[in-house]
Amino acid sequence: MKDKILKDIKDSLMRGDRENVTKLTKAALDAGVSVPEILNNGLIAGMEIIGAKFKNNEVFIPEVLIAAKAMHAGLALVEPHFLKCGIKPVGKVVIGTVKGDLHDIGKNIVSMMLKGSCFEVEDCGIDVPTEKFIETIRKSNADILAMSSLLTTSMNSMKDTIKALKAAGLRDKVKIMVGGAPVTQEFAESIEADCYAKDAAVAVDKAKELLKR
Ligand code: B1M
Repeated sequence: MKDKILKDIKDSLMRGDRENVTKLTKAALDAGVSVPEILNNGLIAGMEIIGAKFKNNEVFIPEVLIAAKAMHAGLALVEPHFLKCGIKPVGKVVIGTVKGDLHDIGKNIVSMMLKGSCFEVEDCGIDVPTEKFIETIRKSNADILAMSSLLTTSMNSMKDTIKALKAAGLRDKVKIMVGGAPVTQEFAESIEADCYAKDAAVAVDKAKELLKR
């Protein structure tokens, strides 16, 4: 039953069937399927297949967009299940997808899991210019700046933001975490970020570590 419902979520997401993704995600939650299972074996699994098909020119931008909308519908339903902290935040994170980049699914999952681990999260959204990150860091009392990039062409926006933070005298005020599919540990070191996280679960662990540094 559990495997069937997860497979149906995955298949519906691949078809971009938002209504079915919504119905099935609700059904899975009602049946007690765990949120990580719904995420990893249903929603993310479907999006990974779409990604592979997109790479092989088997599906195109419209299909990917429709699948992304179905993904957002599923994520909206699982998000409240992460938000059960109710205690004082352990730290504050400013998060965003860097300039030139519109991908937000991974960033939203990272944000959701950080909130679920009692971080306060201020989300700057997508295609975030350096100036907006700087202004937000200046106004907030953030401990961590978390930048996401899904494109090799937008990765350098992370470097630009770190340079601009230095120029604004703010670099020492925040720890910087970077992530997203094309980002690597080597890249993070080369741009002098404080850490790289390969996925949302690791991002939470690394954010906790950064607070101790
Ligand atoms: Co785009 N796209 N896309 N796309 N798209 C990719 C990323 C691509 C790899 C597809 C491919 O060719 N195989 C490719 C990038 C190639 C490259 O640069 N290396 C690509 C391209 C080329 C493009 C366009 C240029 C296509 C075009 O127009 N010709 C265009 C660019 C638009 C722009 O941004 N300026 C484009 C557009 C789009 C859509 C709008 C249609 C849509 C985005 C919708 C949306 O996000 N709202 C889209 C999608 C959905 C994808 C794929 C299929 C899926 C991405 C995704 O959501 N994955 C993607 C293929 C792929 O990744 N295999 C692809 C699921 C998500 C859960 O994973 O985002 O990796 P991910 O997040 C993970 C980790 O990376 C990590 O944790 C997350 C969860 O565990 N993580 C972090 C992410 N951010 C983090 C931050 C952290 C820590 C961890 O700390 C700060």
